Amino acid sequence: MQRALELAWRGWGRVHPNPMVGAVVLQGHEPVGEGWHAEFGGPHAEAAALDAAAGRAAGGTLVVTLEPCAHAGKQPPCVEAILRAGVRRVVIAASDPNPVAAGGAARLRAAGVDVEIGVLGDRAAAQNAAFLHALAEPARPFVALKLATSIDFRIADAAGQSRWVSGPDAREYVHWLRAGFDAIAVGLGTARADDPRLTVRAAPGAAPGVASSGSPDAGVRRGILPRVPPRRIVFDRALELPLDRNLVRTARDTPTTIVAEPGAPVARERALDALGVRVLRAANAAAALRALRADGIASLLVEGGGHLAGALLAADLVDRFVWIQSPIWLGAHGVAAVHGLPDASISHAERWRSVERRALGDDTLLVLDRKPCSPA
Ligand code: AOF
Ligand code: ZN
Repeated sequence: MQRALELAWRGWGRVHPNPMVGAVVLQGHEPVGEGWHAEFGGPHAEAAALDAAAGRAAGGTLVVTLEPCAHAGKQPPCVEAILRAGVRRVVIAASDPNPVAAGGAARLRAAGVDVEIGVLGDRAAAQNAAFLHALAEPARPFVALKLATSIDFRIADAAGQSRWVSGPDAREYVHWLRAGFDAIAVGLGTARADDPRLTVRAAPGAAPGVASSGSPDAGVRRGILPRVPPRRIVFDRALELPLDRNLVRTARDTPTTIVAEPGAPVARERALDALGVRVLRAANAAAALRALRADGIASLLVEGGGHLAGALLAADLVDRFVWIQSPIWLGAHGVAAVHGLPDASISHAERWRSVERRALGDDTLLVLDRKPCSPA
């Protein structure tokens, strides 16, 4: 299953909003075929692995990270392919809560196949957190907050300089991370001060990371380009973003949306519109996320700054925190990574769950989820 989860990551950036899925066919303990879901709408992982096994699956075991589908969608039902191949045992990490595709395990059991569900289920659920979120909470996107901070949780020094808190390996990781989201968001302060592009650029030359139980190592991450480039979002209440910023200037190449308050100046909206920037209006953070979801954004990566991070955290709207911690101190006047969080007592504060910890060069990656992702 560990191998199947690794294979599944190869679909990152290519298959969402569908799930990443990996599969291995075994004869006894020997792998005879591997497969993964490589492209949205393309062959499912199970079909790819059975193809690779080329007739050697009969009497064997199929290990797969998601319950095989029982429906005919863009692809034929995997349960039929599994039965045709004569597989005797199917080991599944997570059930498929998608009502359209679900029921595969029951169908296999009814046909006499031995089915086991839940092997590394937490890991599979964390891997497909955005897919599971879309089914469980369809009103707003899956929200991941990514911050690269100093040891003392600053995102910039006292002069406001933020380039670069983290090292090259961490920056390469962030480009890979962006590829798997529908949109990347920042607040006005960050858009104005850092003038980011928020595009996916494969940074060459990153050293291979250490072996990890979560996301893939640098060698596997390298060269992944998203099927659809993520849209760029700026949270800018009063439409104050200067028109000469990268996010405005390049809006015709990579779409940019600005989320503003209902009362933001209409003339300003017209000026932005003329440059190809879309404006959405929402009264608060929760309404903004609903508007983005209605506009087709099912997963959102928020990259700061501190005010946007604080507002989303305070409203309980962050599902995952991707923290890159760099080994420098920036001091009391550095820019705080998170602003205005309400106080919480040690006895009552929610504890987040670690889904991944690893080294990225000299930096440390910690991925934390607010709630356990439910495998079904
Ligand atoms: C995938 N890839 O490897 C598996 C999936 O429209 P379709 O035919 O591609 O079906 C998509 C659904 O099939 C998906 O939402 C999930 O419930 C199930 N399994 N999907 O895209 C795969 N095994
Ligand atoms: Zn399928």
